[in-house]
Amino acid sequence: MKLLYSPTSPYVRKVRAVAIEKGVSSQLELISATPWPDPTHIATLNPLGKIPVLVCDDGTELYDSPVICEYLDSLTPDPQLIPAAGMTRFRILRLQALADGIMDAGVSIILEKRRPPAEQSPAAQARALNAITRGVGALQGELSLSTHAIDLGQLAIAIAIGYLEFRFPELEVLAPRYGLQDWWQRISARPSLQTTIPN
Ligand SMILES: N[C@@H](CCC(=O)N[C@@H](CS)C(=O)NCC(=O)O)C(=O)O
Repeated sequence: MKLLYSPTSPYVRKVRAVAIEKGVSSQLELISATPWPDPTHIATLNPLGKIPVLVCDDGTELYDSPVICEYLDSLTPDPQLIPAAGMTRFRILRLQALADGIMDAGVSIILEKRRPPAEQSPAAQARALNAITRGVGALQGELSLSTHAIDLGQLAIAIAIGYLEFRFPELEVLAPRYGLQDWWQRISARPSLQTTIPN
């Protein structure tokens, strides 16, 4: 399998962490690919021009990261990162959606800041920051519902927090995660997260 990746993309990190948890990371050939400034080379595999893209061994291209994670989870039985059915499955998928939404908001702020100052929108940045603040604030309640030692939702949230710390180390909005210290220490020590720290 080939994974179009960049070392700083949180969505790619999620996919790589899942591959490690599932014991299939040695089957991933990492192909460096950045969509900036021009995504044309990626668009032949993903019309949206975004990474990650997984090219499966039969040639099928998969995107985006939730689909790739679900595929990787289907490859081996243990640990099961997404239950097949029931409300636990949907709570875990909701947690992933929360994490992805936090990442989306963080990425949008980074992209805004890269625009010429005259084209930047303080209102758009404030709106994204508010989403991050609310998202991080919801974590304590969300994570208290986690019943598995590890699952896709928890991995995704840890990666979203890692992304915020990487891109916005000064952000006050991260404060609620300090109420999750035990969880954070436990999850961030996992090899899947240790070996995929952005650089
Ligand atoms: N929802 C997508 C988001 C992927 C995404 O936004 N990736 C960024 C890199 S971090 C990208 O390729 N952006 C290019 C673009 O937006 O044109 C996923 O979960 O895979």
